[in-house]
Amino acid sequence: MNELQLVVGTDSTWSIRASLCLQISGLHCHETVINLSDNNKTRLKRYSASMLVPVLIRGELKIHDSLAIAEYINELSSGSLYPESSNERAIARSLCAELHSGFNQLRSTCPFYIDQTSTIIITPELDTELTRIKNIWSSAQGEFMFKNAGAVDAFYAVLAYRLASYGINFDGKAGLYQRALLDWHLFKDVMIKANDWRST
Ligand SMILES: N[C@@H](CCC(=O)N[C@@H](CS)C(=O)NCC(=O)O)C(=O)O
Repeated sequence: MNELQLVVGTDSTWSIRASLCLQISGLHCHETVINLSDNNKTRLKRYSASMLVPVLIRGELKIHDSLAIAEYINELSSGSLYPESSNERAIARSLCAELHSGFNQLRSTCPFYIDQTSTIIITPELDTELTRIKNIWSSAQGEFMFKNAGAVDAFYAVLAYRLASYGINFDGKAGLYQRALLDWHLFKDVMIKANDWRST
């Protein structure tokens, strides 16, 4: 198998998700870090035609976009990122897609900080999104959304962290899932790595 290279960016939530998917799959991969705060985008352009990270490279193949990367990793690792049952797989994919294309209020009003906490005024629009997230998380089967850790957990762990950094810690079943994601050793490892990306 050609070696896998994941191109990631500093403070990039989508890069963290892709990196976490790779950790879950157990596939070996080396990472190339792009400093996204650098105004000179020459290096980014070399790796990414879309000028966005993450990008997964395998030989001549370059896959951009975290969702497509998750699907490719899943194929390479005999389905390690999604549940065995086809109904559950469909739900898992819906949840990843919902996160990938939605929650615009959260995205615009709660920027991601890897190393600091902040406060936020909860507008009705933001509250609607938070209620939806709480409902999703309440449906977790246990410490992970489905039986085993997978793409859904990788995608939502970053959100759990982001919300916690704004002092948003859910109670009840949603809170248990949020806490479990924050305590998940693979997520912690990837966050340590993502912090290190900033000094490369
Ligand atoms: N839909 C894309 C979004 C990727 C994206 O927006 N990446 C940001 C960082 S999180 C980026 O590369 N920005 C380029 C820049 O800041 O120059 C994905 O899921 O991979």
